[in-house]
Amino acid sequence: MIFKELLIFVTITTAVTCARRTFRGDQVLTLFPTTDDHVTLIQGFGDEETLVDFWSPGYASAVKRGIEVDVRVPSVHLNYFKGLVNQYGMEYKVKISDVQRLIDGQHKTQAKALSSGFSSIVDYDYNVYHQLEEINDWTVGIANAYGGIVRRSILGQSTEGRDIPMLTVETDPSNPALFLDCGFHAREWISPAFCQCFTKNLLENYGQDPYFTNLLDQLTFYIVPVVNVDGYKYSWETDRMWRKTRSYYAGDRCIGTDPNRNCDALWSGPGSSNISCAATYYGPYVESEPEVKALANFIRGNIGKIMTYVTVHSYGQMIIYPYSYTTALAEDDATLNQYATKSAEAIESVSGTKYIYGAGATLLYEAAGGSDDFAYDAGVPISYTYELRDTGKYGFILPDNQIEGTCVETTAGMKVFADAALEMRYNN
Ligand code: 0X9
Ligand code: ZN
Repeated sequence: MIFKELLIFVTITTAVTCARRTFRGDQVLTLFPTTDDHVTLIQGFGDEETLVDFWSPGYASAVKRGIEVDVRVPSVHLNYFKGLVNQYGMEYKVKISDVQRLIDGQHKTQAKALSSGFSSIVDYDYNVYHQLEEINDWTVGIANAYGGIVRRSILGQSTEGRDIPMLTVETDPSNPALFLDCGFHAREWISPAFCQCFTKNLLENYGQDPYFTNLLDQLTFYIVPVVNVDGYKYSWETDRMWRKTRSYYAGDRCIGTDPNRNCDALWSGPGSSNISCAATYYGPYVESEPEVKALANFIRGNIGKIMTYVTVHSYGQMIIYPYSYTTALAEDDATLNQYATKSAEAIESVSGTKYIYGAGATLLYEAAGGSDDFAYDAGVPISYTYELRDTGKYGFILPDNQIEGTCVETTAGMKVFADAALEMRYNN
């Protein structure tokens, strides 16, 4: 009864807040559900972020016995929440004791990066998180600096009318390609940071390092640093914890569709929600999100050329391959597993960072409408989702001093997928 009233209260208060959201005193707790009652309790919190925000796994119904569950609990509900958890005899530990303090720490280095700006592309600081406008300027700067092999184009426009820039790194138009995208989910800031620094690694090494020179001579890269441009901007300016797009559909209660539930891959199936307020809302119809539509159209238009698709998320240190919309194995399960194994090994050999890997529905959870499954079913033979660092110590608020390490190890992992693209070319 009290629980129900609290939910109503929270729903109303969250609906009327609008200025920059703060997370003062919010904690991220790791819960250890060991009984069915524990699972029922956690799942009862629902997917609407009324009482808790699911960080890992990404939504309530994916919670099972024996897994660790990371949730952000707003400060106002902490006592109530912990009391409930204690009452059920469930173990928990505090992972982040004040979410806002972590965010503030990040803003200090960001302010420094912004005030210094960058006058030339050689000054660009890859070791801080950048705002959307800076990333846009960076795409222009990169295309100018490496005009011979880089082309900047616009993949499409977002709901709010922003351009979605894409970089094509190509030495020969007849080459096969690897498509890499970042920034599907707004709050996963390490993702766009990785796409930028990976691009830099490719370009700076071309003509210098024999591996990259040989690679770029044979393989085209399509790189989209931020797919969900509206959401990313919103996560900087208004709500650091924003995940979804910024679209609104008449009759819905909330703004935002999960772009990784909106793709044509058993759309509206398991692990996705028809409730607009849910973190995993699949949207009013398949590819309703212009960002998703633009990406899907590009992939469909380049089947036969794109040999590998990689989409970069955080967090969890995982390499996920199809399928997530079903527990059935993909036809190329053995091949997908083999490259994932090699990619994880490459990452670990560079930095010791451990990645786990597997088909999405078994490794993580069932979740329909994802871009990895879409690309695979559309005819891209190799398709992966990276969940970058970490495993929850900082979660989505990964400090910027980890960007470089993440970039170095993930670049090593990406080499395996690039090699895979070339091997596919010979097989197809
Ligand atoms: O749930 C997701 O969309 C991804 N995890 S995240 O925490 N970054 O939100 C995992 C995506 C795995 N692939 C599919 N579900 N298709
Ligand atoms: Zn994500």
